[in-house]
Amino acid sequence: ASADIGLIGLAVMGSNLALNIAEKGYTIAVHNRTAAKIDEFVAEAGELRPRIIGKADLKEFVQAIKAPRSIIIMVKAGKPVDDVIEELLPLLDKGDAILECGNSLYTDTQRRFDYLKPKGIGYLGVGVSGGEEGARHGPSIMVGGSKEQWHNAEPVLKAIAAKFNGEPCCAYLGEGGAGHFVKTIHNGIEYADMQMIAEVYGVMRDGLGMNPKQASDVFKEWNKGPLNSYLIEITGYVLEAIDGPTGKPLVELIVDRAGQKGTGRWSAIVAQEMAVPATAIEGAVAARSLSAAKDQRVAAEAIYGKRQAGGADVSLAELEKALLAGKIAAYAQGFAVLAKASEENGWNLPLGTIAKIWRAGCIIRSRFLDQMAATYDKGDNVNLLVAPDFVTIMKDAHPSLRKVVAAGALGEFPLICLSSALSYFDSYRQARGTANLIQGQRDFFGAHGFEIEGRGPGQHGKWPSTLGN
Ligand code: NBP
Repeated sequence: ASADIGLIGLAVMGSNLALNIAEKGYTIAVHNRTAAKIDEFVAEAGELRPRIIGKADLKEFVQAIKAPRSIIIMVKAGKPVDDVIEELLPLLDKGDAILECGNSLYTDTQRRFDYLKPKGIGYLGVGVSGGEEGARHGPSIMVGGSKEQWHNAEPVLKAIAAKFNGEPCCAYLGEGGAGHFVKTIHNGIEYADMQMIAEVYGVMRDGLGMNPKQASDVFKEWNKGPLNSYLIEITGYVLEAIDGPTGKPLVELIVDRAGQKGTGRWSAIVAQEMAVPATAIEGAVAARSLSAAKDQRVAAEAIYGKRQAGGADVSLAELEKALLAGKIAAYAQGFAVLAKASEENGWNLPLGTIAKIWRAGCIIRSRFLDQMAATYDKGDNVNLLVAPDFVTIMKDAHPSLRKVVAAGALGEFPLICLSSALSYFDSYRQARGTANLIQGQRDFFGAHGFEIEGRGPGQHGKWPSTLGN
């Protein structure tokens, strides 16, 4: 056996990861269900070819890898992963490890981890972010699962990961499904980030009458400031692109129907399951679902009328701050979900490390995450809204978020994510809310009881018995 590591699944992500691994000086054995893809891949590997061993026979593939083996699976999430595990199982030795690097649901990862543990096979659920480009040149890598076997694969994974100031964006985060859970929440935050940017673009287009080129220039300028991030940067490029055949701005020709593969929805579902408010992520998922209901939107606009363009009373500086405030609220929610899941699953998730490995390689990479890492590294796992560095930014920025959300409400353009973020902020910082009334209502119809300060819980109202019947 001469390969340092193995990889199964030579589609977009697997091929690029394999090339990245070979480029870092490791020898890798590769396998794919459709064998023709193996030959094709090896033939096209150019100067990296000597470090790539293609094996169409699964047994030969396994035997080509040095023990204890680390085998990456990069196939379609879901049943294909279980199929590959079953095929591999009889060929593995105790102490070997499977590293599943697709976008798997963390509960599936946990199940596979529990299944393989008694068999002596390590299972690592690895979240890989950064798309095709990241896989080839440096993704952000979120590892969870068997800690013992993690150390076998650690040098390879750290070598291929993105680097931020020389530090690899790759870390072991916890047992079982922890890595895939963190990747899921990364994607939930990504949904919110993208949606808030799209909403701000909507204000520019519909409220301020700006064309895509003008909007592109603003995003490029913003990328030099506190909003500096990959998503703001690519927004500038997407907005300036021109469609070849028509010469028109490409963005104006793209159908306004967004796709989704499920990770945003999983984030919202898990947040609800754990009773952690994640309104910005939920809003972003809802916005994608509404975008997909194009026919209904067209019909409803015919009923209610098309809104008039222009008329938004907001400046670009206010828009920039609104986006910053909305982002902080969304990230606060995402990290709150991570903190609660960590507690419930006994993962002990290192929030500072998570913020650090998101600083490069992944889709939500930003300058802002460096500041977040510093906050969590101080050791207090508080909601970001009350972390001193972010309090200073929020105090300065929330009036702008308020103004933008008001402009959207009055101007009749939807800001589902930004307004959710604002409502979350306002609810979070309101010492006395309105749930006293909810408790009164619950006691009225269901005798659920309520608490009165100084008298304790289990109190009841003397409700008029004739009412409510
Ligand atoms: P796909 O998700 O398109 O999967 C294609 C691969 O799965 C091929 O190698 C295919 O083999 C293999 N496969 C299937 Br389908 N069923 C199989 C089975 N029953 N047994 C063995 N192999 C099977 O590939 P991808 O786009 O490279 O993504 C891989 C994973 O990475 C996914 O979980 C994805 O969600 C995740 N991810 C993708 C991106 C991205 O930007 N694309 C980013 C981050 C994460 P075949 O050649 O024989 O059909």
